[in-house]
Amino acid sequence: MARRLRVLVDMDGVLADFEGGFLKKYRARYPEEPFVTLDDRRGFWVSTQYGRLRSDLCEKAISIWESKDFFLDLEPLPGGVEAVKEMARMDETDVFICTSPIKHYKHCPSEKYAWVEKHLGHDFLEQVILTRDKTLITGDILIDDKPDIQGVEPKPAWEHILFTACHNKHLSISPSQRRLLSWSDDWRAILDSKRQ
Ligand code: DGP
Repeated sequence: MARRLRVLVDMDGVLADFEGGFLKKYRARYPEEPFVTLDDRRGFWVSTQYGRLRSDLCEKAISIWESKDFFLDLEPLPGGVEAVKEMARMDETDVFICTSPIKHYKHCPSEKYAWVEKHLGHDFLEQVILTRDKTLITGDILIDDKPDIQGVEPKPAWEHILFTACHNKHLSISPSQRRLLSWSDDWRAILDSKRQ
């Protein structure tokens, strides 16, 4: 019998529009301060790029995602919720949302659950994995916009599919690494390529 396929899907930058939500709230809260357009974003860490713009902007950036309702208010990225729902309905397929909460835990972890309940439904809460170390989680693929996913396990079970985001679109990746350009890209073919 064929083994079930296990798909891990990241949340921020893959299902939820972290970058767009950040920029909107940053500009509303700090209208006089310089900002980085989404087109000019480089590197995974938003605070690092803002800190390079001007050192005090690093803390201002952090203040945005540490605020109440930041994670809950994130808009879904186009097609992501629909794709995950479709995956969950596929035969022989298990899908989990695998996301790293920020260490300022007052709002983020509970709002991540609330976001999943709001957009994917109460039953989907069963599929949520919050971890700061994704290398410990087993799966066939991990769809994630972070270019370097590291942790204590040097050989994670999953193949990392790099989800294209404003901060990683200019990166050249090794020929063996695969990208998913958006949820309009052929994610079904990527899943099928891992089925036995
Ligand atoms: P994940 O996408 O699951 O790897 O989680 C990473 C989280 O970190 C996500 O909520 C986005 C957030 N993030 C983006 N830039 C920064 C940053 O500069 N500092 C911190 N602490 N978190 C950031």
